[in-house]
Amino acid sequence: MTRRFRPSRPSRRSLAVVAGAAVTALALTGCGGSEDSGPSASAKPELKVSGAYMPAPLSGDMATGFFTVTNSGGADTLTSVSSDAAADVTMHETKDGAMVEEDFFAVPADGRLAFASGGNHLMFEKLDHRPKEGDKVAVDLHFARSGTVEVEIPVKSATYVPKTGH
Ligand SMILES: [Cu+2]
Repeated sequence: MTRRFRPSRPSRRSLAVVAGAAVTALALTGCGGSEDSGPSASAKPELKVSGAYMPAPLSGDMATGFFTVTNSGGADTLTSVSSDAAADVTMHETKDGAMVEEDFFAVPADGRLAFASGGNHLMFEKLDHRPKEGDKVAVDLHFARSGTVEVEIPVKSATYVPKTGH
């Protein structure tokens, strides 16, 4: 068994293990101790919904809704929206002035997803009753990774324009 006495050199296998451990340590540092040990793109999403409002519909059983999702973590996806107040809630994008229904909207890592007048919007159809200024409409935003986020959307005047800036 002379082989046993060869000068000891790390095998390819043990080198690979060492390299893997180094990558994991770097990723953990980058994620600030998140339970996900992958690269930052797979870090846990940290979502916050702000600026939600619904302009009071003047007639009919339809309304639109707006809000902004701010994400300080990894990427997520808004997959659907539902509400007890309406039989149908769909997500629309505005392309060249025309509305297009979308099945999902990406929420980028460390980024935001905006639903704003003239752009992306929620479309409520077959509303239970016509929401009036001062009402609140409870809505569930369903995200692929964060699960369901409940939002109370305040109903504003029909001509309400949110303040911009910081
Ligand atoms: Cu629409």
